Amino acid sequence: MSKSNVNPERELARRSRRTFLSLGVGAVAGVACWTYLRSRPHEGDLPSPFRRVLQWNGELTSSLFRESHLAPEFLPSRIEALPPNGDIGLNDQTENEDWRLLFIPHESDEVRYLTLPDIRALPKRELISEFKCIEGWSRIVQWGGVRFRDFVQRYAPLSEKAAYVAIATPDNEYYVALDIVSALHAQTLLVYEMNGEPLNDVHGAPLRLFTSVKYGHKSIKRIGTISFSDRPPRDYWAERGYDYYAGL
Ligand SMILES: Nc1nc2c(c(=O)[nH]1)N[C@H]1C(S)=C(S)[C@@H](COP(=O)(O)O)O[C@H]1N2
Ligand SMILES: [Mo]
Repeated sequence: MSKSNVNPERELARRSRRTFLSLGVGAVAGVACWTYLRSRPHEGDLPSPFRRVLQWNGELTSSLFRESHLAPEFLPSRIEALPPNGDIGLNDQTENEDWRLLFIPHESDEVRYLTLPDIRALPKRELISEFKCIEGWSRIVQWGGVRFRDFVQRYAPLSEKAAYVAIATPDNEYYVALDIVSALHAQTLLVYEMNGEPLNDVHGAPLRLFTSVKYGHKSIKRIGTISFSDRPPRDYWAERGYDYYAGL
């Protein structure tokens, strides 16, 4: 038997030992890499390398980050009528043409009054998504509007650093709190169209919220004010015993 002839069993054992070792090294490198990534300066709510991956990829499938978790979207054939539910804060007398959005940013950016054309000037996004009321019913609805994150980026990018968003009706009768991650989620929209029509009064004209990551009561109709803060703002239904976060 020549010397070069290796014993197959021994060879196998040596290889799996090497594989085991390199896996171990890989795991250590993985943890180090993770620690490094986590420690990078934050852009908005995420360390910058993650932010860049998200910008580049858009739909990272990892469930580690809520932000990348997208709710299912549906074909137009699935669209249903949405029964109006809840009319708190819809009774102010302002005509839609006179409507202004009071926008109070987080830091240094100026307080502004925005018009519907200011909002329509942003890229339009359409979304067919399931709307779920915590009372136990749901409907598939088409929304047309702009991403909340595009709105913030255009009108007050510093606000992305706030921890919370507070949104209220013009008369302040209805008000919701959103954590910033949910507000900046890709499926959180400022809506001016519903099921292909301009939003009507009972559904919150001229501008309402829709978010796929919360139950329906967070999707406030007839927005009057949007503001940002680092402390948890008031929330109408949380004050009446519902879960503050109300996530799906
Ligand atoms: N201003 C305002 N927004 C509101 C409500 C409300 O009473 N007032 N009700 C909420 C609840 S509980 C639900 S389920 C949805 C219903 O939206 P819809 O009326 O368009 O179906 O609106 C939400 N937004
Ligand atoms: Mo609801």
